[in-house]
Amino acid sequence: MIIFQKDILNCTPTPEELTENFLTPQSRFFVRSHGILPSSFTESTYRVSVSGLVSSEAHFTLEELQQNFETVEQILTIQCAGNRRAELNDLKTIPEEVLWNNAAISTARWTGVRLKDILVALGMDESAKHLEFLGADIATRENKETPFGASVPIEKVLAGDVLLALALNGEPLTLAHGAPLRVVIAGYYGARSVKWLSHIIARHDESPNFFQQRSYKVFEPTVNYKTADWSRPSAISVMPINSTITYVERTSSGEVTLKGYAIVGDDTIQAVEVSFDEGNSWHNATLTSEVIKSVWVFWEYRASGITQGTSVIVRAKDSQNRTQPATLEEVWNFKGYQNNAYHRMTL
Ligand SMILES: Nc1nc2c(c(=O)[nH]1)N[C@H]1C(S)=C(S)[C@@H](COP(=O)(O)O)O[C@H]1N2
Ligand SMILES: [Mo]
Repeated sequence: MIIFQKDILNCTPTPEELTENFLTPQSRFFVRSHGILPSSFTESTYRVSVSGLVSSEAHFTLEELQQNFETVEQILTIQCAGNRRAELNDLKTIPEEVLWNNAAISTARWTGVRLKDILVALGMDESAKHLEFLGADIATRENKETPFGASVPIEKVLAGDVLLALALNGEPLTLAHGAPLRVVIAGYYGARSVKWLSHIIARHDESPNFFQQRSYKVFEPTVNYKTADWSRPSAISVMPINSTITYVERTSSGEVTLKGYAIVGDDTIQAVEVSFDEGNSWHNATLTSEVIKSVWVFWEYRASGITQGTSVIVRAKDSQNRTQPATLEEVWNFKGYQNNAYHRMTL
């Protein structure tokens, strides 16, 4: 793994390794953390509490969750909102953030229970509009200690898109990935998929947690730390369409093989296109994996007669014909989130 930070563990596989497996092995699944990893939990005494605007509050052991609710399996991709931040930083410095490459994204088959089923069983107040999640880890922000937290709108939960996961690719979660229980949300950026889940709270409003209110918001390119009005932008949620190159091979005779992934949170990828002439002409890449909503798709393109030093650009399209912004300039923001500009590489 490439270690971006060690004391507070942040790491990715190499981009080449990332797209070797459609389902990322847990040992290669990127890790994003904001605090020191909590010490491991004793599974028999671990409990997650459900409180707030519910008819009856409850605490569940892992065994109770598995016994009382249907076990579901779902393939889902987790992408960090800071994925591809390094490219933005190359354009204009982004201080004090992890300068992720394009491998802060991974996909797994998750096993768990649906949060919807739990809330239906407990009975929810009609005035509940958001579900807040708190993790057991502590981060330090603006000189204060805060647990990592987030929230999602109730509609997302009722759609069955929020999973409480116990296993990844059939293995129990490792501590780095949130053992023994974490949230996984279909189609949203990773920041809402709270690890080491300790509390679920049904609320009228969004989570007041630092990571929901004072982080993970996208400002215009002209805004900076000093001028940011955090109450203005909405919290990052659905992943916009994105695609990148993870593998490049060029033989001395000019045969080129390109590979990568594409993803969109609320749709499916229809096409991935590459250009060798600054976007004047585009060529369809081959989609080499299953196409599943909210899950990455792999693509590959082979060409010949490509000279060294050629600049290659990739972009994706979804079923609504949406595509990516063309330039880094238009997506740059001082926190370096949500970079989904056309990905460019020089061969
Ligand atoms: N408790 C807790 N949950 C968390 C985080 C965290 O720091 N603490 N990081 C979030 C972010 S920003 C991302 S991108 C994903 C990453 O999940 P992974 O480390 O399993 O890849 O976890 C999310 N859940
Ligand atoms: Mo993230």
